[in-house]
Amino acid sequence: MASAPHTLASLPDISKNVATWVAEVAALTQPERVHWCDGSTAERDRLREDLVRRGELRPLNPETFPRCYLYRSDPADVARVEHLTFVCTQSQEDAGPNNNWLAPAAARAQMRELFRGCMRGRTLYVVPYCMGPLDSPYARCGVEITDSAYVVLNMGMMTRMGRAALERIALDGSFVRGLHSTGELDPARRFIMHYPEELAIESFGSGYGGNALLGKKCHALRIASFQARSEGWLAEHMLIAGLQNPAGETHYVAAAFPSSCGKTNLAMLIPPESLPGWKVFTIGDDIAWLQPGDDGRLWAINPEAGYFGVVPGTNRATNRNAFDMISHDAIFTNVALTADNEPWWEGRKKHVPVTDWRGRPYDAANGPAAHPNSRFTVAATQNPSYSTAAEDPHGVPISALIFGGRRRELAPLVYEARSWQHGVLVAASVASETTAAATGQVGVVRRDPMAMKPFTGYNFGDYFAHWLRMGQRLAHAPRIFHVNWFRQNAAGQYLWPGYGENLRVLHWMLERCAGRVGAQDGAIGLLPRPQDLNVTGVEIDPAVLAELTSVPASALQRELAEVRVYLQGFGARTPVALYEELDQIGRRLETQV
Ligand code: GTP
Ligand code: SPV
Ligand code: MN
Repeated sequence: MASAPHTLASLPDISKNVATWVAEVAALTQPERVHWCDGSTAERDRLREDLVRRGELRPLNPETFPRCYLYRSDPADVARVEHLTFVCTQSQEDAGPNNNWLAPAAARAQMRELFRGCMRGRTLYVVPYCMGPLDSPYARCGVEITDSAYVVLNMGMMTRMGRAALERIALDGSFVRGLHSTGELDPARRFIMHYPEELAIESFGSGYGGNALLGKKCHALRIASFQARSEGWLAEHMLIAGLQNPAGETHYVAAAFPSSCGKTNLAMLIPPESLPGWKVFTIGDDIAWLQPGDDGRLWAINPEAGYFGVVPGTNRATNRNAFDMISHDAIFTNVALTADNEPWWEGRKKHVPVTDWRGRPYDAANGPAAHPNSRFTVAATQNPSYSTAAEDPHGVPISALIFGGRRRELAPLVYEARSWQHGVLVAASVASETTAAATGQVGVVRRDPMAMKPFTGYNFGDYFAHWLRMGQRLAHAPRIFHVNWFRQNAAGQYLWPGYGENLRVLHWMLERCAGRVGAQDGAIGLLPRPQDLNVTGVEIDPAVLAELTSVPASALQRELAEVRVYLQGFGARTPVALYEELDQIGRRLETQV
């Protein structure tokens, strides 16, 4: 996918484009001053000091958590707001039933009134950023205008931000325009608008994560997925990890799980001692941009440069690397504090909380000490398992694509799709219990195709068709698997130990890719037989393992019926191939029972 040749001569023009837009926005929002971010450490230090002076950022214990800070967001602004997030395409059909929709002109008019004068007395920051390695043909740039210094600090860790990005924008000749203001943080005046046809985003009224760090979900998923469809690639909610087996061979996998369902943990997996010789390398923990290569394989880059990860549950036992990674140079958002001014969260073994995430004296009656969606921000290079392959401009070749969700019942530990087409149905059928990563009820099972329900910037019917087409273009398509680490028994205990032990499941997948291990042909797909999984060194009852690797036929029948109704919701845009796959599973189920 060669890009057009560029010359530096075009640099002043495009910089003028950015400057013209900044001037227009400044005229509307009326900031006291305008600051163009260069991405330097001096700039970062100054922003931090300003925020500390204003009491918005609190330095944590310098001995145990050097250069770490606590940020408390507004208590009513702690997660993504899906009901206030819109995809504004000219035609409502193009946004699809999977998105909230407004006509672009109506959305623009509504946002204009919110933005009018909203930066009076504040600084307007111009944040040029690049998603992906600066020298990658697959990287894409944007400029976020924001009035939040916290957003600037986060974008500085999460993206390649500053002067170099502006230079890349000059070469590219285009950029995504993201306008953000925290406004008054009034939930009634909060909207996150996307205009994929104009490569633009407008976000007002939230300072939190995916609502405000516009490079992440807004650009790298919603806008990028829209672009990827017309340009022939994929923008996905996926981690990317390298797995090196004891023979020294490395294979890369990409895995899509819904928010707060284990991507960061899998991307940073620590092999258990009973699986000696394995190594896991992290390329990315949340987003993958996937391109078909000239060799017929699928190649992936991580567009991000840092992690905005879930804090609760992180400890030395579940993931030592994750704990070490966040014990220096990190921003913590909405965690609790100990008496020693250390950050504290549910799942942290040491110490006790004295102050909760809202800054109140800790009282168990008020709920968890840290907010369930409390987050850390760190640069990816702090990760002990970080791989420099994440800097490779062409990315890494993907051997397996993995989909999964958080399901108490039904979904087995792992199964393999029979073909790419079957795999697309498997991915389109993903369902998962909702989590604290978005506002609303937690623990409700909902359909979340490809873990992209909140993030696809166009009609899911068209998206499924795009996935099918991508498979046809790949002579060596990755195999497709489905996993579930979250199956529970009647007492609500997890049946599978998870975390590092998940490598056993990944091992089976890689052996499948190499044609070295068997499977049983079940109606749902190809399941490991008990002898196919390496469980030496892990305590698991054979009956539990048998349960984990099987699917009750009646439950599967109900699930298939639900999936059919769900797919019908996208009308004529749903590819018929998906119904053919459903029919085939139905027939297999009948002959099997
Ligand atoms: P986002 O950043 O929201 O996209 O989340 P994520 O998909 O990266 O999820 P993450 O790895 O942060 O995990 C979310 C929660 O699930 C944490 O509380 C983890 O401790 C927990 N978790 C992760 N992996 C496993 C697992 O294998 N088993 C169990 N039982 N819990 C897990
Ligand atoms: C998610 O919710 O999937 C996240 C956190 O990764 S946020 O950046 O808020 O989208
Ligand atoms: Mn995510």
